[in-house]
Amino acid sequence: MGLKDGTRMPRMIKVSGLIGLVCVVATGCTPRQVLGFGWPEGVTPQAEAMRQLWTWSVVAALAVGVLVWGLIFWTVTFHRKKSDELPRQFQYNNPLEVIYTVIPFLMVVVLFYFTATTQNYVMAEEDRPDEVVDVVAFQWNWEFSYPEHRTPDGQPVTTIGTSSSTPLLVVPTGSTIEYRLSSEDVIHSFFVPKFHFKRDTFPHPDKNNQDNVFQNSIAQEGSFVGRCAELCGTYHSMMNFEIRALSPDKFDRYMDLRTRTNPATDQPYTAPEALRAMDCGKLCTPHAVTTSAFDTGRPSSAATTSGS
Ligand SMILES: [Cu+2]
Repeated sequence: MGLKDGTRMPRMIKVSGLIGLVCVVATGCTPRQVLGFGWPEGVTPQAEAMRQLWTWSVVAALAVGVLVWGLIFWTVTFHRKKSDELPRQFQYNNPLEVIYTVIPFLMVVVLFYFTATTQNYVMAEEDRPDEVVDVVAFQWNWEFSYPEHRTPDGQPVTTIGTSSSTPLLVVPTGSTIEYRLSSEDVIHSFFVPKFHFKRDTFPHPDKNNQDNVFQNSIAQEGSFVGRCAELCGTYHSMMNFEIRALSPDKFDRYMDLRTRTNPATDQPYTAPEALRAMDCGKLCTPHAVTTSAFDTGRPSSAATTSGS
């Protein structure tokens, strides 16, 4: 098309350079996201440890991939069939076989080591967590109670989800939180995507020999959606909740209110009432902001919640 031979190659290089540049700058990804290789951002140190494991596993896989691709291209480029003569044969080459047995074995050992140490870190439990939450799942909602905080009538501070309100699990940031999971009926699963963690909730976890306790800490304030991740019946998909992570001083104010009687109702402050009274802006929104309330989509819904 009228192009001189001399100009074809530079133009190809320019075009491919331009395509590469567009790919890099038009994706809208931050360097951190690029290095995350698709791993979503978490909000706990445990999630960050998992991200690091993922990033370095992908880097290791890419290094192996680049080596293998290089060897394949080197072979197909420089060792094409030149004659009918059989090339030099390498079977039963002991040094070679030892190398390609030992190297993959070492790779598995390294991957196993970092997987096991990361898992141990994620599953670690302190003897004295800062906060304990009893999580009870039921068809089809959640109940959260704080056994160490009592209302004036001596009952644990409790938040329970209903057909019209998504339960908020309010917790402090930068503190070790222990979650004790159980279920009232069938198997559910406590899943907070931003934790990168989920665990099934069993009825009678002790009798089912289930480790129903895990701990984490949350690095930043915010609202994070939680879901049931175990198909548990008709309204499984609506079994949502919200983690509301507040700074320790805000959490203390929240818990102070929850352990007192609301003069307006003569009852202990509910979660929405306490948040409304705190009036700290978006973080004190009295209803869930990451998901909507239990909605069966039926005008005359007969959906029920039980277990209160
Ligand atoms: Cu469920």
